[in-house]
Amino acid sequence: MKKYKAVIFDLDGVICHTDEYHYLAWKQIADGLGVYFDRNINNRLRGVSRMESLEIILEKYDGEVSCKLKEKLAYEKNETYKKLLRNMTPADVPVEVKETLEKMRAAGIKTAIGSSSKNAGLILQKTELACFFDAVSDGNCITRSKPDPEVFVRAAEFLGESPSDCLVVEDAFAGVDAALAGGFACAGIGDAGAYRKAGYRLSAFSELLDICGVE
Ligand code: B16
Ligand code: MG
Repeated sequence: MKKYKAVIFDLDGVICHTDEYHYLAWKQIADGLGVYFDRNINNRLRGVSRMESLEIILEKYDGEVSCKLKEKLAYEKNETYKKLLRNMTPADVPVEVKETLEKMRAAGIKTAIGSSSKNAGLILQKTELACFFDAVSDGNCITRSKPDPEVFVRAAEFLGESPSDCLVVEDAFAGVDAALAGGFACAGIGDAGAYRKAGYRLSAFSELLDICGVE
């Protein structure tokens, strides 16, 4: 019997890498406000919702920002981000990722996306990856973002599986914490590949095949 019936993948930082686009879009907002922002601060935005990301950026802002202005800034960031996403193509997904997904699915393991992003649908469309997943749980399905487990719990529900039968794959510390809080096993990759709480720490995406017992 397979160790896991399903694998739930975070999107940004696991399946594809839109972090640079997030960085460029937030940098434009930060520069407009005269707030210091760099790639280290950008790393703290991994897996965090859009509004929570803005709050992190505003930690360095000296003054009050009204709710209305926050909404406007988040909107403007997203418009810039969506323009940058137009550059994405299927070539932005590593061959190793596609091959691993194909082998897992051929072995009967269900696959889903569990992403904080409200743009997950657009990214899956641009990269032509939608057909690789049985379900998509994203920022549009949830009221609480990672480290709350809601996005993964919804993904498991969509798949008809219980959390204990699912493995979550995450690049963000907040995402690993979310998976564990929901009763999921978790594999960390990228930044989270060094996170001690991750049950499996990956140095390559294809290591998932061994973990899941796929030939
Ligand atoms: P959006 P993930 C997350 O995606 C990103 O890591 C995070 O940086 C971003 O703020 C969040 O999505 C929300 O994205 O503004 O597109 O709704 O890693 O959970 O796939
Ligand atoms: Mg991520």
